[in-house]
Amino acid sequence: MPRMRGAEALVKTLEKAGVKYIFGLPGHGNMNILDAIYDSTQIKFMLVRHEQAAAHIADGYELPLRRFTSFIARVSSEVGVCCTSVGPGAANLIMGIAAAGSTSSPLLTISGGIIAKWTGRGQLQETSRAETPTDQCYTQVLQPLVKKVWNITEPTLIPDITRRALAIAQADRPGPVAIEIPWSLQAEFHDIEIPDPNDYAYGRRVRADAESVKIAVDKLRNAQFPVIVAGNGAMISGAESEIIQLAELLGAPVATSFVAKGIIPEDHPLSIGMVGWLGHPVAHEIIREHADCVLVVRFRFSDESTSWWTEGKPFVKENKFIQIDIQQYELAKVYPVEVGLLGDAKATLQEINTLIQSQGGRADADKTKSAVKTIKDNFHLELPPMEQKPMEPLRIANELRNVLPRDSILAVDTGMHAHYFAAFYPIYGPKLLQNPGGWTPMGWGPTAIIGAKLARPDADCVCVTGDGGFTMVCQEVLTAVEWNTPVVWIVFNDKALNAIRHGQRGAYDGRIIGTEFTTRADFAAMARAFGAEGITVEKHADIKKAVKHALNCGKPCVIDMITVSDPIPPPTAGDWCEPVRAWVEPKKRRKGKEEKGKEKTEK
Ligand SMILES: Cc1ncc(C[n+]2csc(CCOP(=O)(O)OP(=O)(O)O)c2C)c(N)n1
Ligand SMILES: [Mg+2]
Repeated sequence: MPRMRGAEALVKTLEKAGVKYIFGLPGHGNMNILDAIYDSTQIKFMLVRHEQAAAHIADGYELPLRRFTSFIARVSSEVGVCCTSVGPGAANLIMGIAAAGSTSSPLLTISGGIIAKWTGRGQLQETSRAETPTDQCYTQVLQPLVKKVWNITEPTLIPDITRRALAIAQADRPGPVAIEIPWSLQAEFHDIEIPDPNDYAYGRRVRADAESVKIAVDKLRNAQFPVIVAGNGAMISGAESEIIQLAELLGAPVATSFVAKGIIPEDHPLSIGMVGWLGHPVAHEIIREHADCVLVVRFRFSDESTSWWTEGKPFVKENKFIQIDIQQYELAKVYPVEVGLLGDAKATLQEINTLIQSQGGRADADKTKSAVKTIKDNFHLELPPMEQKPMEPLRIANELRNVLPRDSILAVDTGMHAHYFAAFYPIYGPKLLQNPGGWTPMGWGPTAIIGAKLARPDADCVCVTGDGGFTMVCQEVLTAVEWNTPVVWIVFNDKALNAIRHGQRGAYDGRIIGTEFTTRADFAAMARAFGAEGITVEKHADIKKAVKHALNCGKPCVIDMITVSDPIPPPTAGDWCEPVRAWVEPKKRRKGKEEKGKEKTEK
């Protein structure tokens, strides 16, 4: 049996699993791991400026690579891997770990731990304190955030735990896993066998039971107006072609959550846009006014996707749900379902499609298709005037869609600027939108996009972000320069945390506090100081030229967009339960708001 350090056992296992990059930042707690990576010809250590960014970059890297095309899963490079030191370095990862949970990203974090035998004595960077109830503080802090966390106590277990961690990160609903390795154990020599993680890969395309599939097919074929609603899990499962095939067989329109945008190209005749708070009026009209049978595919009915579970925005009691999910407790969690299909989305849709096909499709498919066309044709988006200055986000979104290639990847961040990229920025294919999911941490988009470019160097990778979110992670522009990953950040520079400020204007009678910046940062100059390209744009008419230059300059580029302070809200169809000064039930609140004609706001 080969003799090696614990750190070498870790790196050799990751090599066998196909890992190419480890994102992170060193400290005394992971120096042995870095030293083992030094000898690897396969794995590159990718140095960032802040550990939070390492995790978000790993998210962005992993998403375009997901390709669950085979029925037998492979434990592989599809997992994003991060490595940090002990204590503060590991703690800086927490934001990224929680975000990966929300975006269902398979993420493996490896952090150093304090010297095992002196645990609890108060070592340098030991997270536990004398008076804390446990000496395992870091792993305990992670427990609610990860699918599983290990503290290694025996170096010979490293290969086994690492391969299981990679498998668990990808199983059913993917998510983060974490391993803490005391730095003393990283340096211990043992006889260690490295198994091939792929020998332990297992089939995971679970198909819903045949009886339930048959009932679902009967209901879909006999529906007056069937509609399909897809969530992120449908994308994770790689079910895009099955969804389109089913839509065409049934003549059923397809709506999505924000995260699942692009699972059907949004210019497909049966695409009706996203649902919920920032939903498209067409999707809402069809679901509210016409849909009887609604097939939801790994769609979790979150507050954002249902306007706080409000009747008519878009779902109504006339909608009878058939729900596919890989997790039993998601079935009928919020709304009653007529048929619950427990299984993988792609595999279960294949069963449904085969059965529908063998029964000759749905008789009224063409009738529904033409009804969808009429409703879509009746919707017209009114854009703010081209000559308006400072610029309006809705017009910017429209200009960007016109200039960015169909297959470019767009990452959105959190904030008011992102609202314009929900319903009114069409995405034309799966995995072309990167979205921070329901946890919405500011700074996710600008970092995730660097990972996307690393995974897809051939694609144009663009992030839209706010001045607030960008400044939380803007040091990573340096990282993109150093890695030679030429991404484009489009910063909506409105001198405000506008999503919140806008809420203060509406629901707090204009009592603005803590949401306005006194300085308008010059992000173009900042970018140039970091070795990137920087452009300032003040007129809508200059957007296309600036974006073309940014995409072709061969360097990372920041476009500083000077935007209006009080932008026209996008004409979305949903609602969000804004935190007003006194708690009012959403229903009453909405009525009051409609009477007053107030605008909606964000968290
Ligand atoms: C890390 C983090 N802190 C706070 C929030 C709450 N929050 C949501 S949107 C927002 C404002 C974002 O400002 P900016 O990035 O400038 O975008 P804008 O709304 O101005 O377009 C804030 C503070 C958050 N989502 N994430
Ligand atoms: Mg802002």
